[in-house]
Amino acid sequence: MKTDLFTFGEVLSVFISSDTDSVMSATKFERVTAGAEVNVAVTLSRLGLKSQYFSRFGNDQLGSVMLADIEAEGVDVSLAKRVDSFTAAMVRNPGKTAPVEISYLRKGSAASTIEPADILDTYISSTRWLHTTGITCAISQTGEATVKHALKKASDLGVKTSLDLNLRRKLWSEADAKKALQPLAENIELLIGGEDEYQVVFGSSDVKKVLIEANNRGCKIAVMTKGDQPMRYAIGGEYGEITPPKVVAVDPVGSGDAFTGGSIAGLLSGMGELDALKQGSICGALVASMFGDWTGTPTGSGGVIDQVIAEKLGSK
Ligand code: KDG
Repeated sequence: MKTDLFTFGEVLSVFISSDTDSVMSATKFERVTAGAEVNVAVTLSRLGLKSQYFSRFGNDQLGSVMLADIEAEGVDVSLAKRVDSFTAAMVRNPGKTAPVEISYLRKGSAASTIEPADILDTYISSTRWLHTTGITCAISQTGEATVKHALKKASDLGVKTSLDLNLRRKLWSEADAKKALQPLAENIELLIGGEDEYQVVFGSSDVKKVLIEANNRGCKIAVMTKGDQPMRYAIGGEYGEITPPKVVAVDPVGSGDAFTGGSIAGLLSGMGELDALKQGSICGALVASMFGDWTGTPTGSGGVIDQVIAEKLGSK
């Protein structure tokens, strides 16, 4: 089967406190399935493309329900492995009145045992795009080796790639992140990160300079996102900014992944780079306007967002 996107990583059951805005005082929690890479896979699927997601899941109830959730979104999870460990979780508050605070239950999880041999060459040769993130590098050394292996294989096979730096300071130090991610942030079609993430990996807070440097390192489209603020990009040495559509943001978690997914889908549909990034910014804004990592993800076909949704946001 030819896929539009292949991605892998760790997916989490996210328990969001629902009766108070603090995990400490809450007695009720809502569970949703989320994870940086799977969020991107779901975005492409909602936009009418074929995405395939790989992970190792535990032989437990959370593993089963999360696989079902992802499958229900039309993402192919047939390659997933079930292993003798637990499936990871995250606990957080909704962030309505207090800043979002998260706790992970993931060290030693099923997904952290992921290894290069899990990613067969055929998974990459049969896709149009490989997406990876820094989170998989942070969860374990074998996770980092797997990302490295997959990106190298994609480069050998001429498959386009994206890397979201996605620094998770609760998982590793900035020094370790820089050591692992700097060599990976090369020859990538679409490199994404926040201002602080580029600063850690590229060692400078000069926005224009780091984005152009990313281009010089072979990252064709380098994007620096900043929530609802204008995103900065450099494409082939040309710097520019895009202002995302205005929405009432209730939950920004997952909006960066929707941006990434919307941009990749646009590029795969044949859009020009700027139109693809604009589509990404619509997807990101819509996800920020609802609770959950993919609740607000828009629908579309052939990788293009439904016209009426884009028009509602005044973006077309
Ligand atoms: O990008 C959103 C993700 O950060 C969230 O869903 C959880 O993948 C996650 C992580 O590892 O923090």
